[in-house]
Amino acid sequence: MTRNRSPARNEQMLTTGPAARGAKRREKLVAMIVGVILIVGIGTSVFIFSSRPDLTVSLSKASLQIQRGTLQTLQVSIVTKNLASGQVSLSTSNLPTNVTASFSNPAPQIQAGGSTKSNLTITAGEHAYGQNSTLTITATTNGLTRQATLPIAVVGNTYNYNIGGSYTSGWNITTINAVEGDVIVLHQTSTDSLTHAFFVDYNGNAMPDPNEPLSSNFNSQTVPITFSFIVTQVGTFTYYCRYHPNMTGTLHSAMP
Ligand SMILES: [Cu+2]
Repeated sequence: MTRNRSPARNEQMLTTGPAARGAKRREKLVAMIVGVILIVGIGTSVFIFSSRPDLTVSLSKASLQIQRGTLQTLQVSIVTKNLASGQVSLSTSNLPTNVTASFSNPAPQIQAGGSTKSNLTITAGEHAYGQNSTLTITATTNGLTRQATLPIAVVGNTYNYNIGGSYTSGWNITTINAVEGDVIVLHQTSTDSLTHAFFVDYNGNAMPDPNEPLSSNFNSQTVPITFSFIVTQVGTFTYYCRYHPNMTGTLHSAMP
């Protein structure tokens, strides 16, 4: 029996001996420390995120179409998170012309982590107009401000016309009176069975352009083709048939 250590046994000593065991212990320790740092880091981030003070404002409607001379009410909900109790201050901005807004309670009291509601009444006056406004509702409390937005369009009166067109005698209605925001509904027939199409020439170039009301073609003497448009400009404009420039009429559009 020889006492010489075989090369294989020497190798075994290196991977299982006291030195190797020490290295493995150090590796385990490092892994544990890294793990603890990661867990503490993630936990702290989650805690900081979830304990950040916040305030949310939401509305009971996504958008509003309001008839001139009427009012509508919607609900504003305010929810706080991680904020002290206090008073919420509510305000509105960017209303359409001659439209007013009022809160049932413009300064509701809120409890810590609680919620509150206020009714918002929007009134469109007799002279209100504006098709593309975005109302902003602002809530402020404890130095924190949050907003909600509401697209709002003022709708005017609706007027219906049975309008006939012919190449030789033109339109049978040659004057339309409206105010900006009014809805004009045309029930169009062709009194000579030729193809016609109605358009309003806002920019005065005698051609239909984008943003100018243009009906589809119509040629029936008996089955009207309905076309409706909102009057979006104030002034006196000519309306035409796109195929027969001699067919004209006048749209008078006043300020509401
Ligand atoms: Cu025509």
